Amino acid sequence: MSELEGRRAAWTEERGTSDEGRRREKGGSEASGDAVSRGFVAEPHWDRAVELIREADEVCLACHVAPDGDALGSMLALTQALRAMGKTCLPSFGEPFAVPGSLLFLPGQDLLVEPGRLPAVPKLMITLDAAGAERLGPLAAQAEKAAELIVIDHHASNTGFGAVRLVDPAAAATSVLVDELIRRLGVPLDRDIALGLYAGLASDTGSFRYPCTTPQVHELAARLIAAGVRPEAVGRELWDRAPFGYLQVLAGALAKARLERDAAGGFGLVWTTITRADREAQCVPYDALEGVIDQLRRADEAEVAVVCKETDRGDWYVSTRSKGLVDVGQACVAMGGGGHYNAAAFTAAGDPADLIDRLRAHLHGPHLHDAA
Ligand SMILES: [Mn+2]
Repeated sequence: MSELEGRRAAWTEERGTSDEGRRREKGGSEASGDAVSRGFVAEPHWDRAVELIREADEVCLACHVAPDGDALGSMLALTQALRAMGKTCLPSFGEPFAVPGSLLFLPGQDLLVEPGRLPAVPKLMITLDAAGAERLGPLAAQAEKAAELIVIDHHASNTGFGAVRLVDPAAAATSVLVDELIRRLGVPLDRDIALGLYAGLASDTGSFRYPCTTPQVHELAARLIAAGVRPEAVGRELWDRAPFGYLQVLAGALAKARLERDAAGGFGLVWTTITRADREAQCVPYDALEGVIDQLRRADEAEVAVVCKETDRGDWYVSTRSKGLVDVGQACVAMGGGGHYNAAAFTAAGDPADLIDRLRAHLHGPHLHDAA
């Protein structure tokens, strides 16, 4: 056993705390629901959401900007369920209004409308996978003015916006909550709806490997597969394909990665940067870089992995991952961003080395953090 593994094992034993337990602590609710997916959503919120949707003719939907598999998959699944109920749906997301290449397989994206087509004051709006209204980009204005707003989310950093809140930090994905809503609306899962939900579930559980992968997650996956989802096809689309240029960008990012064994409370930090020029040289779009951090975080010597990606605007999107001992969520919140205990991000301008310097100051080992 390496020194790092030894310290990790000792800490886990001493604390006797599971990741699930720690995530629940962070939720800060005393709710005693049975199923994990329902632990934090108060029953009147489910009832009110169902009532508002039943009464509505038109529903505006918005997921967070630069949507991932959970944001877009959840929104398209719910859109198709609402259409099956006869509702007019206006699903969208803020600029840049382009579906990432890895999500072009999702059914229902022909239903997407440009953000400018949403009414200025929606009668009913539903937001998905957005921890705060600002994550909706320009559509935050509609969310603030909507006569009725339903918020569906699972981020511990959720700001508390919206009157009807289907928000559960213990849920593995927003799609877990959308599945529950669709069940309560009485719409059967068809293959296309199931595919959106499965994309969300597979994305946010890291292909069923993260600590949020509960028995309930696998039970939902089983129902989605029974509805016609082919896991191997989804897996290939989400993770197992890329243009050759991506491999070149990945190689460059790994070649310049830095390992800092003493950082993150002595548990180790590995980080790298990808400039706009790096990817433009290979004709790789920004949204194709999501998987780089999954390669970087394999480094045994580092508890925390960080990838700084220069956006098309010239600022930096900083993705962070923890293996479980360091709360990168609070670190990213301190940097003006948000996310989960094990996966979080922030956006900032400046020199990436300076951003890492500032971030490093917020990366504490578990003892320091617990004492804080
Ligand atoms: Mn999510």
